[in-house]
Amino acid sequence: MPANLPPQYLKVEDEYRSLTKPGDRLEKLRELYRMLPKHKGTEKLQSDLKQKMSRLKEELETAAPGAKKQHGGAPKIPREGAGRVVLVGPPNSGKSALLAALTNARPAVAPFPFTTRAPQPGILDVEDVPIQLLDLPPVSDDFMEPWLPGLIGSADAAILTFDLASDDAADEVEAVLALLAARGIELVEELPCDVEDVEVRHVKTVAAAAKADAPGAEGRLEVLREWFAGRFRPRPVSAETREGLETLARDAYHSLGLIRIFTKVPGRPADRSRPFTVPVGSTVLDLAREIHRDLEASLRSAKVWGTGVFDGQSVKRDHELHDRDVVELHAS
Ligand SMILES: Nc1nc2c(ncn2[C@@H]2O[C@H](COP(=O)(O)OP(=O)(O)O)[C@@H](O)[C@H]2O)c(=O)[nH]1
Ligand SMILES: [Mg+2]
Repeated sequence: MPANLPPQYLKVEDEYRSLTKPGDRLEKLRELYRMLPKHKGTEKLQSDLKQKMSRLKEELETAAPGAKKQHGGAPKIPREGAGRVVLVGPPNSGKSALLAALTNARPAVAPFPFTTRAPQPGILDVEDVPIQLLDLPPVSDDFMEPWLPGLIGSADAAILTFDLASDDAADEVEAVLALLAARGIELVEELPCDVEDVEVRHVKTVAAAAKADAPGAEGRLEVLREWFAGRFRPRPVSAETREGLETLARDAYHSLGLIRIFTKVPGRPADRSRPFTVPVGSTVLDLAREIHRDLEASLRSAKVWGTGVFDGQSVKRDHELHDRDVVELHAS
C-alpha cells in the first residue's frame, strides 16, 4: 500500500535531513510523526520514525553532561549485526542463561536476582544473519537501572522471559509490563499501525517461557498462555536441555522484519556467503544506501533475480525487493 505523503511532510523531512544536532533532530522527528497520516500504508514509516526517536533519546541521555552521575553511568554498547534484540524480564527468569545458550557470550548465571548489572552482548547467527542479543539487568520495582527503559525502547525487538519454575510468573511479567508502560514502552507481539501518541514506543516482542525442563513447567505454561491470551503466546524453551532454542532464535530473527539480499557484480555469480539485510518493503535505492552512502547518488539502474521478476530483469530505483533476491547494482 502506498504511503501517499502530503507535500508538507516531504518539506519537513528535508528540513530534518539538514539538521545535525541530536536535540533539533529529535524535535523535527516528533513534528514529522505528528504530521504523518496513520494507516497501514505508513506502518513502516511510523516504526522507522519511532525507532529514530528512541535512538536519539538514548543518545541524548547517555551523552548529556552529568549523565554519568544521574544515570549511574549508562553504558554505551556498540550496535553489531543486522539488529539488536534485548532480553527483558523479571529477576531470575533465565535471561542470562538464554544469552549463554544462544550465543558465545558467557554471562554470569546465578540463582539469585540482580546478578546481571551491565548489559551483555552476544552474537546470534540465524538464517545466515548475525543479530546482536543483549542481556539486561532485570526490570523490577525493587531496583531498576535508570537507563534500562531507554535501552529497551531503542532496541529493534525484545525477547520477554516468563519463568516456568516460578508460581508467580504471571504477576512477575505483569509487573515488568506495567513498569515499562509507565516509561512509555509497550512490549507487543504485533506492532499496531495507528498510534497517535508520539511518546509511546512499541517494541516487537517474542515471548519465551524459560526453564521448560523445570518440574511443573507444563502446567504453568498452560496457565500463562491462558492468562496472556491475545497478548503473548509464550514458547517453551530451556537453556538446560536446549528445547525450543532454534525456534526462539528464528522467531527473534523474524521479529526484526528484515529481508536478505545477495549482491553480484556483472558477469560473476552472486556472493552468497553473507547477505545484506534491509527492512521489509525496502527498494533498490534503500539497498544502495545500506551498502554505501555514495552509491545512493550514483545509482543508475539495477538487475534483479528473484521474486516477481524474470531473471536479470532491469528495474528502477524504486523497485521493491524481496527476501533472497539477487541484485546487481549499476552506478555511474
Ligand atoms: N532448570 C532450569 N533452570 C534454569 C534455566 N535457565 C536458568 N535457570 C536457572 O535460573 C536461575 C536464574 O538464571 P539466570 O539466567 O541468571 O536469570 P536472569 O536473572 O534472568 O538472568 C539460575 O539458577 C539458573 O541456573 C533452565 O533452562 N532450566
Ligand atoms: Mg541475568
